[in-house]
Amino acid sequence: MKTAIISGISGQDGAYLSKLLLDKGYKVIGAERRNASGQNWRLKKLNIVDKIEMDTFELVEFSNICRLIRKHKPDEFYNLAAQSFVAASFELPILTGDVTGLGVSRVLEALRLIKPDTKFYQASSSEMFGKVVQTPQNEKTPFYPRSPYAAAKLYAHWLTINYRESYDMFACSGILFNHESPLRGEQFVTRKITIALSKIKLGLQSILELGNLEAKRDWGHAEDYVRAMYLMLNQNKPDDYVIASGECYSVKDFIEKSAKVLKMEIAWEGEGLNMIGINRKTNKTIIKINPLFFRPAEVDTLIGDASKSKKNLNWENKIKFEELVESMVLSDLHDLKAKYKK
Ligand code: NDP
Ligand code: GDR
Repeated sequence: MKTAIISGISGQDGAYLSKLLLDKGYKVIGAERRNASGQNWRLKKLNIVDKIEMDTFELVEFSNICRLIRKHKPDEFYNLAAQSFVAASFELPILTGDVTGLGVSRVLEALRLIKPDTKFYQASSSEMFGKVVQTPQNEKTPFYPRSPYAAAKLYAHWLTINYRESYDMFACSGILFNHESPLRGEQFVTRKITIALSKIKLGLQSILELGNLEAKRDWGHAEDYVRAMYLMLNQNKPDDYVIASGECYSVKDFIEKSAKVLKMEIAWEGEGLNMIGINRKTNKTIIKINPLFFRPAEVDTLIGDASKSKKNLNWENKIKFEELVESMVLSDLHDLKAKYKK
């Protein structure tokens, strides 16, 4: 039985990856930072909370990471923990650098000193391409980070490569493009939209306020993407891979698709900060722009080329955009109806 430590176990990817590894017969150690709530709602939703051995883990505390590795002697370590919200990284640039960047040095160094044959996965990000210099982006595309988050991830990405080259460690970096699901955090734009539109449909909310509706992303489903993490650590050689759907949609497209699932239609009026979205059926304004949700520097368009992953990992993106949006909207609608007895 292989033992895998998953840091960031309480997050979206931590939940789906745990499920996948448990199904494959792994012993899963869930590395979570100490918090008062201890709720782990995602693990409960997937019905796996009792199958995971939880232990404490804090990316800014080297001694804690060493203790964890010494205790569990993992075969694989998936580092999914991070301050992962790009917008927050402008407010918390130093903390983001410490957690999302330097935190990865702490894990790699602890593994090198205590159990260097552990296979290591680093959760890198398409945000590292930022102000893109080439479209679509692949493993050879130069980087241009546009936020403290992206700069921290880039440091961690190069450090992962450096430990592989310097110490011959099995360290992989997965450059994953945006991936969503019904378990996505509520502050990310997709889930913010699917919750708000479902609430508007049920009469529980009147307005959804957003920032840049023209931003375009390559959106996939987290369930497909965690499979790629497992595949990377189960090859003969460590390497870095782009994981993406190869399709690109705007925030506005995401809103329109979500509305369609709810049998709503949106008419857009005005431009820029004055743009509004009107519910055609009720003639009420339901979407407004709020400058608060704009970022000091934006990533306009991302689209990935995952051909290396398809070829080497035999990885396939199975869940397409429409199915992704539908699954998120229907899940939120169902949960809200149950909560508010609608
Ligand atoms: P989430 O935001 O859902 O989860 C982040 C996890 O990191 C949470 O479990 C959080 O714990 C934990 N964490 C935060 N700070 C610390 C800390 N100081 N010490 C220990 N743990 C900490 O992220 P996702 O599941 O969406 O993403 C997983 C990883 O993949 C992240 O590193 C993210 O940056 C990266 N990524 C995500 C993409 C996506 O589209 N989802 C795309 C590319 C990369 P807590 O619950 O206590 O806050
Ligand atoms: P992103 O995801 O920054 O791509 O990072 P997010 O969903 O936060 O933003 C996507 C795009 O939508 C625009 N946007 C808004 N975003 C949020 N959160 N809230 C709004 O109200 C809003 N209005 C418009 C943003 O400006 C942006 O252009 C995610 C995270 O999971 C990272 O950890 C990961 O590395 C990348 O995806 C790939």
